[in-house]
Amino acid sequence: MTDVKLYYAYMTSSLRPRWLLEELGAPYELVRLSLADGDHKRPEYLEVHPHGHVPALVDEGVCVTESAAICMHIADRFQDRGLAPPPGTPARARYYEWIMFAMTSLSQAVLPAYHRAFFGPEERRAEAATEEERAALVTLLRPLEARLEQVEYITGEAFSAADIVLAGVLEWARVSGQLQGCAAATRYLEGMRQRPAFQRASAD
Ligand SMILES: N[C@@H](CCC(=O)N[C@@H](CS)C(=O)NCC(=O)O)C(=O)O
Repeated sequence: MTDVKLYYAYMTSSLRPRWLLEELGAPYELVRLSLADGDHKRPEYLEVHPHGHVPALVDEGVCVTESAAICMHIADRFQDRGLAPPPGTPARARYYEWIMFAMTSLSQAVLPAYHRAFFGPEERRAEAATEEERAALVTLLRPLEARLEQVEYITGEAFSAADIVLAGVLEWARVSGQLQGCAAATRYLEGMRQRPAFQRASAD
């Protein structure tokens, strides 16, 4: 990967591919967009991402959107670095499973309160998560809690792009006060947040 551009905005799902690129120490150009200034809806960016969302990755002329797809693509491009378990193995099955869980069921449960807390009207921001939302998340996270009591990384023994995708969503749950009562997920996320690459990617 020599000619890589990542379109990025602070505190968005574009954290995930930035974090992965930082883990790899891969060279890339970070193109910062300000959602507040509407950079993502300008015609030149709509040519990159027709929905005007971040992130988008342009890798040697090929544009990839969707943060989890970008992470899977990058991990495959750096196959020798071991951030995607080999296809057909039990670890790869877990990799698909938890990435899909993070991007579907978990995101659906976490996003409403997250958006309210950070992007909603000023007067609703303090509300963060309701008791019902928190309780629903505790139930949804039970299998994840059980898994994280057994393993350090979500696919098993090694850190992978699935940890980045999953921790990215758990981080939104944490900052919007939704991870209370989920001890194993909280401990796991703290471990992820301590990683130097996470800290570099999430700083600004
Ligand atoms: N599922 C997509 C979500 C993309 C997305 O909705 N990004 C948000 C930021 S997290 C965005 O660009 N919002 C701007 C808008 O909706 O106008 C992904 O993971 O990449």
